Amino acid sequence: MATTSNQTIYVLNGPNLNLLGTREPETYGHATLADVEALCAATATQFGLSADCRQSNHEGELIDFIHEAKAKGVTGIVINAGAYSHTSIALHDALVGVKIPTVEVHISNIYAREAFRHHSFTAKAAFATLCGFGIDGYRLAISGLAARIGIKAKA
Ligand code: CA2
Repeated sequence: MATTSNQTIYVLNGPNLNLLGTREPETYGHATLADVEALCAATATQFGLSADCRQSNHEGELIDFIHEAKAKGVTGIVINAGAYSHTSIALHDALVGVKIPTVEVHISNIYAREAFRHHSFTAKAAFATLCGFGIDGYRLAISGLAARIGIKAKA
């Protein structure tokens, strides 16, 4: 199985994020998941990277994406595991197991919300976490990930 690194990053979105832009705009804004994925693709291109964007409402499928990232030798992961961030030791373990530089993103400021959102298992497996920047957090996460792995923006 190939494990050499390539120029792809995985952008993983978890449960209910397919509903972005359709409800709760006061919390998550008006942008859709398609908008998020377009933003990620455009940002990745600026660094000579390619963004492979996936969304799933299923914990096991998200774990499969993380394992696949390792098998394909991707260079980094940006993950918004949605509510699984707060509950999933399995996702934490998958991220720790693959040892791929990971940034966690939350669209909302999870620390300004209910107490049950204040803890993230997946954050412990990430080298950085961004929250509260709206969907711009994905752009910032890719930029930070690129810096972390030593990739500068292309002229
Ligand atoms: O702020 C974030 O990005 C969250 O990861 C979003 C999760 C939430 O459970 C986390 O605590 C914080 C929920 C995503 C739900 O997204 C929806 C979007 C529109 C309508 C309904 C849900």
